[in-house]
Amino acid sequence: MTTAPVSPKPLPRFPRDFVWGVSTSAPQIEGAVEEGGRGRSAWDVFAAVPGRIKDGSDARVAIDHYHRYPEDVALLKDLGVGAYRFSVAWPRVVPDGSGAVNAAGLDFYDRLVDALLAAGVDPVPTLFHWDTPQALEEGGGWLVRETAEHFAAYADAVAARLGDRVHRWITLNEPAELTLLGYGLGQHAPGRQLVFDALPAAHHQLLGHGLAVQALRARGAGNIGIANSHGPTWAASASEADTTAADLYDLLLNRLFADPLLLGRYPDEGLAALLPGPVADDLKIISQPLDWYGINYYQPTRVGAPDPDAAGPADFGGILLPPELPFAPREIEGFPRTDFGWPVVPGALTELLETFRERYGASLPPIVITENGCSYDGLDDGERITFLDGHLRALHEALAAGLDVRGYFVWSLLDNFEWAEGYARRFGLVHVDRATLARTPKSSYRWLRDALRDQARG
Ligand code: IFM
Repeated sequence: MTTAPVSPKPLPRFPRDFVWGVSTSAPQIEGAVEEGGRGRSAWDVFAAVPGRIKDGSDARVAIDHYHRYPEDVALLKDLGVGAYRFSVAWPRVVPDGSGAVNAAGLDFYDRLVDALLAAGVDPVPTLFHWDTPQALEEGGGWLVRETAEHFAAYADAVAARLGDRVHRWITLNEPAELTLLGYGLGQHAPGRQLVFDALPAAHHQLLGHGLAVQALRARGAGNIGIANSHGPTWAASASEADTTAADLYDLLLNRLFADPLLLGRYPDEGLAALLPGPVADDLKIISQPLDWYGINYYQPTRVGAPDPDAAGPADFGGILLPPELPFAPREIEGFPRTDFGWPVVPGALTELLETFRERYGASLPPIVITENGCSYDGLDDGERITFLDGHLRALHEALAAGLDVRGYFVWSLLDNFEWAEGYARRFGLVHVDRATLARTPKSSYRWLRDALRDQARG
């Protein structure tokens, strides 16, 4: 493994109160799926079907964070981050998704939160990172409205137990991906292939977010956000066919999830008419003010009109997009790529933030980058350092241009279960040995630790 050149210059100075963190999620790291009274999740069931996970693995053990969390918290402390974004597993807390709360499940997060606070790290739980309880999935999952209501009851249970020590909350992670990959294309749990009939899953997740915000506020929470994935969409050419395709893709990835939250309306009336109602009333719940808006940024997308002669699905960084869709991904040339094949374009992060300012103006709350990272192999991961260095400089440019960005979380602390890819894609600052599960900090971990010490020196 060669080490890519890294800028010798220290990072520019970020504001003193800027939040530095790293992110993980329960289904990708915890394991222990049959311990402590946890119920089954849609991902447990999906990953058990042969052929669903590319390397034939599953997340029953994952990286055993459930048992090794003290070691992982020690890594956070040594790294020097101020905050840790993790997710709470809904099936651990409410095994059937609705009904009885499992106190033993909450005990685990109780221990984790206490360990984080003792290490001087602010806990930032995400309430839902795709692990829908299987009992709810069998009743329709996010395609049905009741799931949103059950989600709010679960949010209340978590806030009742942790709200005395947790002061920053995230409702959902990336509802766009669950809608598209889980319900639209069937490449993630629950493996449904409904294409555009998956849209109710988007609406019900957004409704679940709004109801959960109400539940958290009723418990006194005052610092709530959501983590949505966004990226600039570039039309493959100026032709009408390509710009129409790119606009539709942008609408589905970006505006379908940001407009209802920030503007209280869907970006397209025809699309809103396809959603289960009462949509107008739901939008009032969905668009309650947020304390901040979380953006997960990885890459821009270049999109064109579908190719009528395409022989099969187009591979878009591991996702297979069928040729029947009204848009098709196109190669982005001239930029390095991660091991996942994703183009590395730090400037697109600045562009994305500028687009948010243009689109949402005064309706845009402060932004937090809730995920940004890359998949590369090896302990001497100079490419990851170059990636992070480049994106942090791009973020600093956005701050200098007056954008109100309050924090940045690296995805991810540890190598983990990368969904349908299994363990082949390594996003961690810390290497995890697949056989022994031993944790070894990579070069990027030491780089970030030094950078954070430098920032702290003011
Ligand atoms: O691993 C995922 C995470 O669960 C959600 N955001 C993107 C990451 C990398 O694919």
